[in-house]
Amino acid sequence: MTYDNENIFAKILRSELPKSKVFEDAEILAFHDISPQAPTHILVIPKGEYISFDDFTTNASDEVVGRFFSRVGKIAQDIGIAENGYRIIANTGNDGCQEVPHFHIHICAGKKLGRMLAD
Ligand code: DGP
Repeated sequence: MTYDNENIFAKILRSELPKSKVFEDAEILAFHDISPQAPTHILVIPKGEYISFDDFTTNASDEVVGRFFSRVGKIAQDIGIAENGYRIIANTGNDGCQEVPHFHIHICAGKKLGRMLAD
């Protein structure tokens, strides 16, 4: 599977689609999910072209992967959700119900999130 440059998050990274930005640096972008499933629902994406969590952890360096997850944790602290808690999700591939083929982490918070898996 090759990376699709026309996926929604690639367009957001190129500023061809709008976003509500939470955080950005040289390597990552965090923005609000367009269809929030919790009072706080943020997406964090690497700027590199990785299709999925599997692609990212296979093909990005350990340093890039490590920095990415450090920043996910830092974002959670900075927006004030770490104390009450939150959930991170990486839907991956077909059975994981991944819709957008650019690796992303969901950060969901702001209420008791209930069971881990629905259905
Ligand atoms: P997933 O199923 O894990 O691939 O989640 C994709 C998420 O992306 C889903 O929660 C909705 C969100 N999303 C889709 N299109 C857009 C968009 O144009 N802007 C933003 N901010 N989020 C989007």
